[in-house]
Amino acid sequence: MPRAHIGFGGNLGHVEVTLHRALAAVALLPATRIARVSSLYRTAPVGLTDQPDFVNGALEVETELAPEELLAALLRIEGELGRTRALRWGPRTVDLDLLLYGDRVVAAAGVEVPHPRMHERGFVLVPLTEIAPDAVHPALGRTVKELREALGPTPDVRLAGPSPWAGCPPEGSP
Ligand code: PH2
Ligand code: MG
Ligand code: MG
Repeated sequence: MPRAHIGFGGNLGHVEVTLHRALAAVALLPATRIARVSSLYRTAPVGLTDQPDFVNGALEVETELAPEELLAALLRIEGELGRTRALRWGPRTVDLDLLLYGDRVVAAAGVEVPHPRMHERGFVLVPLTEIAPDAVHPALGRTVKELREALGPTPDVRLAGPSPWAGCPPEGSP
C-alpha cells in the first residue's frame, strides 16, 4: 500500500485537543491506516513571527487514496475543525500538510507533492525525522535525515512530550 507522510500543526484554541481530533479523523478515512505518529513539538512561528508558538508533529499513513483524494480529505478535516484562511502563514487551529506521497512527484492545480517548503523547515523535518528518517524526498534525492542534518541546529523546535498517539497502532497490529 502507498505510504504518505503528513505534517500537522496549529496555534489557536485548544491546540492539542484539536490535533488529537484531526488525527482521529485521519484514522477514520477510508482505505487509510495510521502507521506512525511523532512526538509533539513546540515550535517558534516561521514566516509571520508575531503569533503564538505552534505545536507541530508528523504522521505516516498507509493509504489507497490517491494524492489528490488524500489532500482533499485533509482540507475537509481542517475545515471541520474550524480552520479559516485569513492570513497566509497566519495563526490557525489546525494545518494538515501532505509532505510526501511515496516516491510520487505531483505538480498539478492545487496539489504539490513533495510539499514545496518541507526541506527548509525545522518544524517539519524534526518530527518527520523521528518517524521516517530514511524516507527519500523524490525531487531532491535525499533522505529526510539528510535534509534535517543540512538544516543544522534547530533550537526553535523543542520536544513538547510524546504524542497521545505514540505507540498507535501497537507493534504487530494488522
Ligand atoms: N506553518 C506555517 C507558517 N509558519 N510556523 C511553525 N512553527 N509551525 C507551522 O506549522 C507553521 C509555521 C504555514 O503553514
Ligand atoms: Mg503548513
Ligand atoms: Mg497547509
